[in-house]
Amino acid sequence: MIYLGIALFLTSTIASPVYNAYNNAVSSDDYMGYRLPGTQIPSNYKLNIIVGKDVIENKKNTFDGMVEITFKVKKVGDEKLDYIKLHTPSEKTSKVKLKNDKAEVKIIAHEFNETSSIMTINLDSELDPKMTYVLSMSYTGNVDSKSMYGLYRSSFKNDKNETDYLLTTQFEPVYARWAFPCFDEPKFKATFDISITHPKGYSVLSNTLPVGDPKKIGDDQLKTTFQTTPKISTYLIAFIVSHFTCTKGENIDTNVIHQVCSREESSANRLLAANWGKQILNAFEDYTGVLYNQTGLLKMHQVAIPDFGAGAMENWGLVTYRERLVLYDEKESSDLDKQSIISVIAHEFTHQWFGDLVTCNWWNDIFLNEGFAAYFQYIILTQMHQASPWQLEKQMIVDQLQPVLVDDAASSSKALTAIAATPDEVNAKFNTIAYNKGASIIRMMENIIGSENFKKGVTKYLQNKQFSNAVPSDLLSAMEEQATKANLPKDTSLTKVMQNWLNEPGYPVVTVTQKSIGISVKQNRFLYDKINPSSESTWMIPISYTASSDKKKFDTAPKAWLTSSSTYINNVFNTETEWVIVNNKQGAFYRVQYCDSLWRSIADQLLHDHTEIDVLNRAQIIDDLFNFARADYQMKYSKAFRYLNYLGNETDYFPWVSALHSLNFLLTRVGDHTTLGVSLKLKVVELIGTVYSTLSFEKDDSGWPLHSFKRNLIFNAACKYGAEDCIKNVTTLFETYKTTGK
Ligand SMILES: *[C@@H]1O[C@H](CO)[C@@H](O)[C@H](O)[C@H]1NC(C)=O
Ligand SMILES: *[C@@H]1O[C@H](CO)[C@@H](O)[C@H](O)[C@H]1NC(C)=O
Ligand SMILES: *[C@@H]1O[C@H](CO)[C@@H](O)[C@H](O)[C@H]1NC(C)=O
Ligand SMILES: *[C@@H]1O[C@H](CO)[C@@H](O)[C@H](O)[C@H]1NC(C)=O
Ligand SMILES: CC(=O)N[C@H]1CO[C@H](CO)[C@@H](O)[C@@H]1O
Ligand SMILES: [Zn+2]
Repeated sequence: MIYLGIALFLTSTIASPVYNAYNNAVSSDDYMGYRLPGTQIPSNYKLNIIVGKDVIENKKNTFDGMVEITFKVKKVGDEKLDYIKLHTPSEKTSKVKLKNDKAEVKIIAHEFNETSSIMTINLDSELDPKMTYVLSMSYTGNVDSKSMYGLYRSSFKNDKNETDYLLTTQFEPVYARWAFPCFDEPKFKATFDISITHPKGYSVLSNTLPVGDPKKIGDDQLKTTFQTTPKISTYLIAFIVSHFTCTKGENIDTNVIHQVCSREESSANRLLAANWGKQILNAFEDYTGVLYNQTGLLKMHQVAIPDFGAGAMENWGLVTYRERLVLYDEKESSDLDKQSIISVIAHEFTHQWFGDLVTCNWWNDIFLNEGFAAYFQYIILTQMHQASPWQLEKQMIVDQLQPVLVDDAASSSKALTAIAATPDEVNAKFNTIAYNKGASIIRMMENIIGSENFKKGVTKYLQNKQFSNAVPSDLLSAMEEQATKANLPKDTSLTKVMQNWLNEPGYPVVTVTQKSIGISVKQNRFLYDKINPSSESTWMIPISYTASSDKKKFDTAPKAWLTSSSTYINNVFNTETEWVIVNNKQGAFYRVQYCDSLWRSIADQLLHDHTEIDVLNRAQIIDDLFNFARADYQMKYSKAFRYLNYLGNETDYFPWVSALHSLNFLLTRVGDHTTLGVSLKLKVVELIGTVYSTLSFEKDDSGWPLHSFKRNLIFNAACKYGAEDCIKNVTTLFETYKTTGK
């Protein structure tokens, strides 16, 4: 899933969202109150949902459904298994029946708990682990028009200016239970046979292709039946009843149909998604060696939904999007829109493997889905020639990694694998930690073991866990098999290396001090407030570095390890060496603080010729210096600005994203019209002058997307900080626009 505020916008235009940490830990009893016991294991659902015209067209808010769930029983301890617990939409159920292989099992009573949405069905006798059971019931569910979760109604104005309606679904994370009775936890994977009864004139899409033609039910209803799904988690089921039309793209594998669907009026805007969709899915197949069609899924639909709460959702074979995240208008859309669309498609298509084929066992470990999706939404595109102008592997650093270094430096931040039990806590797990930190930690793992090994590990993990569920140790052991001793600290496994990065909140700052011809490095947790250094973890930190005299520069493989609070690394300097930079290309998840003399030599190099230092390390240095000043961590703003005087010569995009991220924060803190604010603005206008002068308000025909991102970023900033030339030009442009509309 993509939720808005995350991963969609360059951080230059939108501040990163506030991470709402939930601080009330739940006791294990409460935890179980929201969890199913795991004693019933579903294997198949037969689901029929009936929606009349009145339901679709906003005249009635309830619908009827029928479900038959086949399940087996697993005994846990000595507990008496004379009940079934599952999620249901409401207490409105009827004809509840239970059969085993031989006979009907008598039901004594059933009760529904509104808070947990769990229905308990009490039985006359105990369930037998040797039998297969079928639980059937009819039920009534609600069509939600407000929350955009569960089965909900959306509407739009068609080209005749009439309101047209559709029904669609959003089940992740805990809303499948609003649409049908089910064991609504990601680990209960089962096959689904879905049929939808709907009015004539509407068509219906679901995860699989329909079987044959719809069947007539009475005079004006049709029943569309779909092929059996692969084993799938409930939250990935989807269906859409609408007047939408579709544009057919090229087949994905030889036998996999690919279509982009939306309301008819936007049919001209589907081509980008159709073309790139196929290429991205194929790139993923190449990368992972796991074909999309080996799941038995023979189609992929991408659908634009007029009202959509999340940004996009990876339902298996039926990906749904907000309209502006999938529809592309050649004339109106910007380069940024184009990149958002392609990245979001890459994100959702990554989920077809990471999330749909292999699913996190429980929401605690949602980073196994979202971290990978947030990483590959950049990285899979770098495998594609046609996406290379975007330099997405670099964008990832300033868009994902650096912003979450800010969020994760709050003492309230939670570990990647922190527990979530209640629906609110589960929803709160979809935060920058799961997405951005997840992606950054996965990237760090790739840098530790090397890209080729990482790719093999990805394939291994997917093969080991396909149609099943995973916990972090499954990922680590697949990667572990690929790692070599040379990649890791002495006598230490990859699993051990990754522990604290996954299971502890926050991250370290590494302080580097020159000691004769070596450097001493030490670690501390980096926090903005020093109130709570209670969890003072030690991380196993891969140290890559570049000395100015090195031949091979800015390679992300670790050259040394910091596995305790401090260590000494010898032979870093020779007589030629002027500076050293640690954490090449910001390949690992930490900040680097230097002693004064090292800072001065870096600052000298930046002033003299900044291109000697990798562009991502320039972005890192800027981000680190400003954040040390913000945290008052052995750094004052005055000194940080002194070290960053070179910005007056910086014309690359990425360092300016980092710089403006911090400068905008600072301006908000000191205030626009204060004395400090006024001098800050003067200083920024001075620093930005050179890069500004390389750009023009004239129409940009470079065809190079990063160039247009840079214009956006720099013109925005120049005007915000009060550069006269910028304000004059923009005012003129706006006057012209008001009179001519151009
Ligand atoms: C319903 O479930 C909640 C959450 O587990 C629990 O706190 C509450 O006591 C339950 N209510 C009843 C009536 O059992
Ligand atoms: C569309 O209908 C609304 C009322 O439903 C009306 O206010 C509006 O003017 C109409 N627009 C056009 C372009 O006809
Ligand atoms: C999947 O697609 C490949 C390549 O297009 C094809 O060779 C193969 O037969 C297909 N497999 C299945 C199971 O449909
Ligand atoms: C810009 O670079 C030149 C050397 O190329 C240097 O002389 C000058 O001082 C630098 N200016 C700033 C503002 O860094
Ligand atoms: C950055 C930019 O395009 N500035 C222009 C603003 O307008 C003046 C006067 O037309 C131009 O000379 C600048 O180049
Ligand atoms: Zn996602």
